Amino acid sequence: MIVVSDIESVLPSLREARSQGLTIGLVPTMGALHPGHVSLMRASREETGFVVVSIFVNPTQFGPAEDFDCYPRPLNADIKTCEANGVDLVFHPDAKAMYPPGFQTFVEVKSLQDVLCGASRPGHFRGVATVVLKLFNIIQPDVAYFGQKDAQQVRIIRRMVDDLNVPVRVRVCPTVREPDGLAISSRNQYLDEAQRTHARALFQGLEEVRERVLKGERDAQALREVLASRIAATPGAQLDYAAVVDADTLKPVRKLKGEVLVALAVKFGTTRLIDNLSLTV
Ligand code: PAJ
Repeated sequence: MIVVSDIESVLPSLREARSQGLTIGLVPTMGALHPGHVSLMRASREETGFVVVSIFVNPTQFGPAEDFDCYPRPLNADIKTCEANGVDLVFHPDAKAMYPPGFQTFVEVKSLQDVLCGASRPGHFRGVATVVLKLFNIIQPDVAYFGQKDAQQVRIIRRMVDDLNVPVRVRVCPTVREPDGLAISSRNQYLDEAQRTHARALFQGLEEVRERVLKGERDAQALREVLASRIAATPGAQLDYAAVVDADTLKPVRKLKGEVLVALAVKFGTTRLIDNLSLTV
């Protein structure tokens, strides 16, 4: 496995892989790798000939009061995880290389970036879209792998790829969960024991929504209330949003029809957790 941090040093390995006729897969991450990330590496290992994992805690997607400084950066453990899962190249640039002095260009995916998580994290998706397009341009993957856990991020990246004719195929992999249903996230390690126990409320709320829909409920407001009351009854939990939106436009729906996304964000202290359920009605 090759480990590189400067942009120029990635090129020879990628050129060599391409000259051997291998397709290139990219798994963009911010490190602190966990089984959710590993599922993306494995999907890429199965489907592409040369697997690249990028590890970069991207400053432009963090708000001024967010956890950029304390975001976990266990680089050595991450490199071992990559090696153990058949990754061919780890790319971990530093912020100066990605955003040199004079950097001025940002990608905005209008309207999709402003709703759901974007409403409480202004600028977040502008930072995500910008860094993902930069990674696509540096690595030039055939396929890039993302997790359904960050459903809005997926929607925004797909929109960007379509709008800007980016020649990358986007693959989305299912959310990997803890045994009690909590979606695995690098931020779960911020939770104390009680918060960790109560954090299963997000998944439980979504499961209740799924059951109600199976029994015929089609009213979005009723389903939002299922989530809101579940979170209201959870000690230490504060609802940021509970939403039932069209999977394509991310706009709220009144009645469930076609592909819908049920999504919520909940704060436990300063830790913000998200989860979602995608449904076809
Ligand atoms: P990060 O949070 O490290 O996540 C990297 C990828 O892993 C994302 O596509 C995310 O959706 C996926 N992922 C995280 N937890 C998952 C889980 N439990 N199950 C399945 N997939 C999971 O998302 C980012 O980094 C950044 O925004 C990034 C795209 C790298 C741009 O900086």
